[in-house]
Amino acid sequence: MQSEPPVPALMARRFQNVDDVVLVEPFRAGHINDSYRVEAGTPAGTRVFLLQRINTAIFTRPVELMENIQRSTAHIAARLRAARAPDADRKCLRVIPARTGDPAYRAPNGSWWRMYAFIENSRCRLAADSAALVEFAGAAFGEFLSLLSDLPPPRLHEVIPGFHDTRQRLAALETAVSRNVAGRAGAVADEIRFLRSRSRLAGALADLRQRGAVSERVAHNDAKISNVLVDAQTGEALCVVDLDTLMPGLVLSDFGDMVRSMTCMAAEDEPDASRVKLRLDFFESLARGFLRTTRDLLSPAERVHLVDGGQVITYEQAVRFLTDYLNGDTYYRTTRPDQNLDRTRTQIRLLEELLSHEQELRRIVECAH
Ligand code: GN1
Ligand code: MG
Repeated sequence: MQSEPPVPALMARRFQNVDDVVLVEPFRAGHINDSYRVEAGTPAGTRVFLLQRINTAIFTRPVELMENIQRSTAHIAARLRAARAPDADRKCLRVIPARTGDPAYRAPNGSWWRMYAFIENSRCRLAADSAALVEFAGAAFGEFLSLLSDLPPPRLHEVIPGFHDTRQRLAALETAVSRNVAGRAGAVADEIRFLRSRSRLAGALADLRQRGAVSERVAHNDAKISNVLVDAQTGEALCVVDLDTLMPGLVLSDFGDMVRSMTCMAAEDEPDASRVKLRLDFFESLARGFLRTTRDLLSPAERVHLVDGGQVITYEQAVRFLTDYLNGDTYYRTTRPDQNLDRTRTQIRLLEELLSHEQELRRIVECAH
């Protein structure tokens, strides 16, 4: 394997207390930013960090992004301390400031870097593999939202405006279909037809919001299974990570991402979509875990519409993956051909399952406590 250029090691030294860098290795995390695990000497001894180069093609306002993260993590850490939560250091990301004192570092070539303390002895799962994991993860996201529910003003920055505007996402798909830059539209006619036939879903959450049935809160906006670290020994959820899309949003979108990523065992990019099977037992565990930690948070209307969140976000994600496939894979990182098509198909298959089992899912939420 080709070795990494030394740039990340140089960047790590731009952060407070990093004296010398012992080891830098690429770290697999997410589809967007580049991540590295760094071991470095500090005045307190060798420490491990997660260094990330922020993808500024997508996150065009890194200063605002980091201000959101800085304020939110400080708030969560203070609340955990006040509650004397055990193991509090491993339950919230901690931003390491740059030597300048800023929460991120802008390199002379214009690239943006940030660093977190690495959460040791933790793992992330790319797919749900047990009802117990799903319950832990649902509870962890619920607790995360609860801890942020009293974040003092000002309102967080909208890091990516219209991020969960599903109608706008569908419009972007239509543009991609008509431009057809990668020449793939003919081959995905079935997928396009399916998503058009379900276009009602694109307005569902926006309508609820417009009617005043649900309102804005601080939301994670990428509440998928791989964004919860679990303890390597106990398998219990430890820490919610990937705070890049933390901004005003809907709790229904977050629960929707949990449904999307935790109610079937197949990976998001499983090439055989027939392996995508809705696990009602996983959904029940998810609802139980999430409702346990959001009892005081959710309004009756939010609770009633949790199942809608699952449908809409799964739909939106299918639309986004297919758009990227049609655009020639320019947004999501891919490691093999047709990965975005496989991703599209798993989401479509799961959506079909969520729609055909809608009544059972609603009953599970009604009965969960
Ligand atoms: C992207 O980079 P990552 O894996 O955290 C995306 C999410 C999608 C997700 C699908 C900024 O997140 O919206 O739901 O992929 N993030 C952005 O796995 O677009
Ligand atoms: Mg993300």
